[in-house]
Amino acid sequence: MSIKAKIEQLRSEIEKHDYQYHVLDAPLIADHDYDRLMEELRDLEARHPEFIVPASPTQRVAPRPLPGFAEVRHSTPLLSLANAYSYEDLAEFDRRVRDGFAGPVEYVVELKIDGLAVALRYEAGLFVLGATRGDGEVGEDITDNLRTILSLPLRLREPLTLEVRGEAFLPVATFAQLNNERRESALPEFANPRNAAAGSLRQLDPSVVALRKLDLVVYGLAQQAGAVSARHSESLEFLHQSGFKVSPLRQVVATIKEAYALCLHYQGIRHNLPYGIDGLVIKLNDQAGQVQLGTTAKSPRWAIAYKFPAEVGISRLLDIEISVGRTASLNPTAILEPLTLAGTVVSRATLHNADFIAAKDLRLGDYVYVQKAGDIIPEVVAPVLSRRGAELVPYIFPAACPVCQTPVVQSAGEVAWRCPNPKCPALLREKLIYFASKSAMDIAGLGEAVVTSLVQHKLVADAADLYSLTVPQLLTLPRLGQRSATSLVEAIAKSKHNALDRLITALGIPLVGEKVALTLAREFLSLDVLAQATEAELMAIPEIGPKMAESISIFFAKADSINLIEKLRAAGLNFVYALSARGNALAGKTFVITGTLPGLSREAAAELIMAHGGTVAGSVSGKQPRS
Ligand code: 3BA
Repeated sequence: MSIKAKIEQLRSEIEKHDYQYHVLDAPLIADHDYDRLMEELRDLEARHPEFIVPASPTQRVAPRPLPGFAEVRHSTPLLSLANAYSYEDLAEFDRRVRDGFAGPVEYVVELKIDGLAVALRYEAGLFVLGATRGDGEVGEDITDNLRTILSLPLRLREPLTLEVRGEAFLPVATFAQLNNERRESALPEFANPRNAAAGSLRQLDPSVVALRKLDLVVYGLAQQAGAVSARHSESLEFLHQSGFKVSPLRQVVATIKEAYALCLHYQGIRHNLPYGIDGLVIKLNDQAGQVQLGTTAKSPRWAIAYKFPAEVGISRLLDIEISVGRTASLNPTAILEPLTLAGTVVSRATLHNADFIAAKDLRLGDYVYVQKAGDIIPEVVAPVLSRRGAELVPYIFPAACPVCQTPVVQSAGEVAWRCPNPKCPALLREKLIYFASKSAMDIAGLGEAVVTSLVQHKLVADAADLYSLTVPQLLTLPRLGQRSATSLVEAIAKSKHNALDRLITALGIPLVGEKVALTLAREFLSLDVLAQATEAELMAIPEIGPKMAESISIFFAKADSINLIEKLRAAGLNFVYALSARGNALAGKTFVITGTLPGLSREAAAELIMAHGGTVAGSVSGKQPRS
C-alpha cells in the first residue's frame, strides 16, 4: 500500500472511532489502541508533511493563537426563539400555527441545550467556516476553536456543501470541573454552561479551547442549503446520518398537549442529563409550512422555546457570614439550612452587600425563598413574611471589620463597606491568593490553604515577601512537607520571569483585569513607564476610560504600591514587556513589513514579531520596544 493510502486508511479509522466515542457515546476500542492509531498517523504525517490536510484528525488544534476574530456575515440570519412559560403560552402558539398553516400539523420536540448558537459551513464535504451567532446577521469567525470539538466532523461522509446550525456547549461534568478550577484560582465562576461555552469559544488560543472539551449538537440546516427533505424530522435524520450529533430528543407529536407532556417530563429529569438544558424547543415539522408561516422581525412563527421555571425552594437563614474581599469590601454570605435545588445541595448564597440585606429586610432566623438564577448560582429572593417569628429583629451590618476590628468605611456613591486597614490579614490573604492565581502569577502550589497558613504564621506581609521565603521557613508550617516546600520555592522563583502583563494583573489594581493588563503591558512596555503614566496618557488608549485611568493613577501614587513595587524589583521580577512575553526565537532579527497577509494585519504581525523578541523596522505601529 502507498504511504498516501496508508495515511488515508488511518484517518478513516480514526474518524470512525471519533464518531463512535464522541457522537454515539459507544467506543469500539480501548483508549490506548486509539492513541496508538493517532501516534501512527502523526508519525507518518511528520515524515510526509506533503500529505497533511486540514481535515486530518491530527490537525484539530491550530498551532498558534489568533490575533483576534474576523467578522462573518451569515448566509441567512440566525433568528432568536420566542419563549413560552406555561401551557397557555404553548396553546396560543399552537392556535397561531393552525391559523396560518392549512396542512396537517405535526411538531418536533427537541431539548434546548444551554450553550452558544453556532453556524457551520461545509464545502465539498469539508468544514471550512464556523461562526458565532453575534447579532444574528454578523457573527465572529471561530473556525479554529470549533475544530477542537471532537464530535464535530472535519469532513462529511459525502462531499456536500451545506450550512448547519447548532449549539456548542460544555457537558455538565466538564462545566462543574471548570468552575472548581476557577474557584481554586480565585477566578470568577461561570454563572451557567452558556456563559462557560461563550467564554471558552472566545479564547484566542485554540490549544486552550481544546482543553475545555466542548461538545456540539446540531439542530438545523440553513434554508439556503436547498430542500433536502420535506420535514424537519427528516433534516435531523439526515444530519445524524451525515455524522453529526443531533438532539437526542427529536420526537414527532401530533398535538401541543403531547409536546407539553414532554416538557413536564424533562422538567422533572433535567438534572439527570449529562448536559444542561434550559427548556425544550417545539418546531412545526412541515418545512413548507415553516416558509408559509414565516418570521416576525426577530423569530420564526413556526417554533417556540418552552423555558423551565426557575426552581424556588424555602430554607432558613441561619447566619450571615461576612468575608473581606481582595478590594477590602465586606461581602455578606447567607448560611442556609441545606436544601436541594436544581439538582444540587445549597447551603450558602451571596447577599451582595449591606443594601441588599436592608432592601429585603432579611433577618437572622427568617424562612427565605431561595432560587437558582440561570439555574447555577443560588440567590436569596425574599423572606417568607408569613412565617416570620415575632422575636426576629432587623439585621445590623457590622460596623467593624470581622477580622481586624477596624471600623469600616463607605466611599461616596458606593454600596460596599470596606475595611480601611491596609494591613488587615483578611485583605492580605485575598491579595496573595489573587497574586498567585492562574491568570496572574500562576504560582503552582500556592493555593488558598497555603496562603492562609502563611498569613496566619506571619511569614509574609505582602506579595514581595513570597520571593524571600525559604524551604526551612516553609517547613515550620503545619501540613507542608519537604517536597511541597521545595517545589513551592521553585515555583515562586520561576514566576519572577513571568510576562509583564501577568505582574500587572497580579498587582490587583482595582478595575484592571487580565485583558486590560495585557493592553497596558503592550502600550507601556515596562512597569516603570506605566507607573509614571498620567491619566491623560492612559485615557489615550481606546480600551481605557476615565474611571480605569483614575484607578490606575491612584494605585501607583499610593505609598504602599510604591513600596511593594520597589520590593518586587529588588526581588528580581521581570518589569518589561516584549522579550519575555512569548520567548525570543526572533531575537536579533529585524523585520520590515510590507504588503498584507490574509487574516493578519500589519499591526498584529508587528506585535507577534515583537512578542517573540524580534525588532520591527519602520513605524508600522509606532510601538516598538523602548530599550
Ligand atoms: N433549536 C436552539 N433557534 C433551535 C432555528 C430556530 C432555532 C435556536 C435553537 C430559530 C437548542 C436560536 C439561535 C439560532 C439557528 C437561530 C434548538 C436549540 N432552533 N434545539 C428554530 O438546543 N439550544 N436558537 N440558531 N438559528
